[in-house]
Amino acid sequence: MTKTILRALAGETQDVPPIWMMRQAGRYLPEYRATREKAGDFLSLCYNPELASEVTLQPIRRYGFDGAILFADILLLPQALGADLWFVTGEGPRLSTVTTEADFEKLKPVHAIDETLSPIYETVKILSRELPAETTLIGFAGAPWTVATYMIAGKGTPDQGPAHALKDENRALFEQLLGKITEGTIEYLSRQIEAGAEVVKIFDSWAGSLQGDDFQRYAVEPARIIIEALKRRHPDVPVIAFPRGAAERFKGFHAATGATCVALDDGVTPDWAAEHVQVSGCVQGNLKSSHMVTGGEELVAETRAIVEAFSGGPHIFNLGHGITPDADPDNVSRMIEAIRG
Ligand code: 1CP
Repeated sequence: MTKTILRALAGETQDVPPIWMMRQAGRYLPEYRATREKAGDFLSLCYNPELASEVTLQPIRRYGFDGAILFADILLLPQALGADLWFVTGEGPRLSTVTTEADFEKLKPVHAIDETLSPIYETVKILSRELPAETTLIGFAGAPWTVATYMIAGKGTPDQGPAHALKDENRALFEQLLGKITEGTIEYLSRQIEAGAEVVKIFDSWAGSLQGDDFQRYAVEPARIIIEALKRRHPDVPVIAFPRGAAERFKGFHAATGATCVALDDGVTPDWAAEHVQVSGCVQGNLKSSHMVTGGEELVAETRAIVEAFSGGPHIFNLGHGITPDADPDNVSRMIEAIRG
């Protein structure tokens, strides 16, 4: 097997870890901004297979990352389920909300998602043809809780307040919504795999705000259900789970969900995670993305410290969260050089 990401996911310890970055195709790159301009708005770029595959390939050409992540967004699934979705420049996503039984009833059946999402599968097909032989193609979706927080609030929220409120006030409706997103996610990721995705990642960006039993019920359990269903259909496709903000609950996440790899944010130290998480399987992470803005000696030292801490087991190098638009593209090269030498 020549693909280093697949080797790490198969449990292999490598002298030099494979590398990719969350949000590696994005506004910090001038070539992304140019293609985005050509496409018009962000959603038009997501639904244009030629341009979406082009922006997926840009960071591979520039940096030679070991992995390419499909260019799309976690909010395309709610849109395919019938939510209105638009992006307000400088502010972020807006969606029509689901807070009542009547809103929920208006959503489309899960099997209807392909009508909206087929251009995304086309992007995956183009990429599986055009990527270099050594580059792993990563598909993705949002985790049900994280997707639900946007569907309930109609936008991003600092504390996921509206989703917590619905959970407390109408748990039956909240769980129905999570169940529907879970089913939709299984279908969406299966289609991506059938189109050529070699690995899939589940982004639970807001898992950290689930407290007590809620973490088990709404972060662990939906991930376990999705992974079990995918493994039944596609037993050889590895799954990366990213329960951002899980803190000490990263421990045991492999076993509880069946994830092949657990992606770590920068809220845990590499030494702690090597001892408590990597013992159970492959880990991904976890350089602070602010180093991509500040650079310097600290970027190099932190990068090397992470590689060293995880050198005893399977590891995929990544940031702890997405690279930000104010990052310096040269700092990405410095990070890669610190890893590959
Ligand atoms: O202006 C632009 O060009 C849009 C910025 C942008 C980009 C580049 C958005 C809007 N989404 C994306 C692409 C994207 N989103 C990818 C593509 C592949 C890559 O990583 O290179 C991926 C994997 C995502 C995933 C995503 N979207 C997440 C999960 C990961 C995370 O960052 O926590 C979330 C929460 C979203 C929602 C979303 N989409 C876009 C924004 C600005 C947001 C966050 C909104 C908010 O909470 O306020």
